This record gives sequence, structure tokens and C-alpha cells, in this order.
Amino acid sequence: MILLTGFEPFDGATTNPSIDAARAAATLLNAAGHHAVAIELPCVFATAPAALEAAIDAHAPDLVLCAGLAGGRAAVSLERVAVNLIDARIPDNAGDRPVDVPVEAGGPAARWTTLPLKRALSRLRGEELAAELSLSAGTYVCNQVFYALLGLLPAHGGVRGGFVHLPPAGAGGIGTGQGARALELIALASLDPAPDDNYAAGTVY
Ligand code: PCA
Repeated sequence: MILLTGFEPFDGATTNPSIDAARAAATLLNAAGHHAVAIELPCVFATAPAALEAAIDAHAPDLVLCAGLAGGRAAVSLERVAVNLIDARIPDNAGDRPVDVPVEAGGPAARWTTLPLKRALSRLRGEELAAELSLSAGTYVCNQVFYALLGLLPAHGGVRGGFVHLPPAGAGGIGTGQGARALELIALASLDPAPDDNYAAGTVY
């Protein structure tokens, strides 16, 4: 069972390509014989982690792939690390704007994705989808959900899970079809039980 998540619109927008892509990816995966469900998470600090946990409890997934919109990114961003920090530049959909507080008081500074990102990266680039590894999911609701997800997985069978930021839809970004195909490819790469590929894909600034 593959649980996909995307976010509701935020910051005054009327759509969020992450939930559109998650729903379309679930359709693709189901058509290919998998069992996938896409759920929409609220862009609200107070409720998003509990909504994710409720979905994990309800579906007992073998894989959790969360997606969000990164308005400033030009490539599918495979997030390597979630940090224990919230610093909201804009209010969430409940009007809350926490600054410099932990996601979980007393939690580790950071948690690593458990998805095989290098295998996923190769498969995305193999289809000429613009993709990159990312070392920051930001300090807003996406990073909060990513951090919470990685804290939940050990108690849910240690299944793989992680987070992907998608570029905006439309001109300069990607279409829902490409976003959906990207999430499908990442999910399929992650269902492969083999350890991740091992090749250099780091960054030198
Ligand atoms: N992107 C925001 C929150 C919801 C979304 O889709 C973020 O990057 O934190």
C-alpha cells in the first residue's frame, strides 16, 4: 500500500500542484496494479502532523511519499533531510506564524529521509525530468510534516518514507502529468527493496 500526500493551497493561491500530482500519481499506480491512496494535508502547523498520522494509522502503508510545492524551485527536489525547526515567513492557513520553535521539543536536530533518493534521481533523469537532491525542505509546513513523518515511521514497521518538493505548475514549472509521473517513478524506485544506489550526487559550493 502506497500512501501519497499533497498539500491544500496556501498563501492565497487557489490550487496546489502537489495535491493534484499526488492524486494523479495514485491513479497511475493503481492502474499499474499497485494500491495507492492520495490524501490532502492542511497547510496548518497545528493539524498537519496529526492528519498525516491519522492517514498512516488508517492505511498501514508500505511506503509514504509526501509532496509539497516549492514555488522557487525549477526541478523536482528530492529532500534528503528534515530539520527540527519552524521559522514561518508567512502565516499558515490558520493564521499561525511560529518563529524559531522546534517541530518536536527535545527531538533530534535532523532526521534523514529513508527513501532511496539516488535510485529515484537516476530514474527521473532517465526520463528527462528535471530533478535534484535537496538539502533543505525549508522551515515551513512541508519541513514540519517531513520531520514528523520520519519520527512516525519506526513505529509503523520502519517502512520507507520521505518528502519531495515539486516546482510550480505551468510556464517555467512542470505540468501535473510530469509531477504525477515523477511521484510514480519515485514510489516505484522506493518499493524496490534493494539498498540505494551509490554514486556521488553531492554539492560543492
Ligand atoms: N509547500 C509549503 C507548505 C505547503 C506546500 O505545498 C512548504 O514548502 O512548506
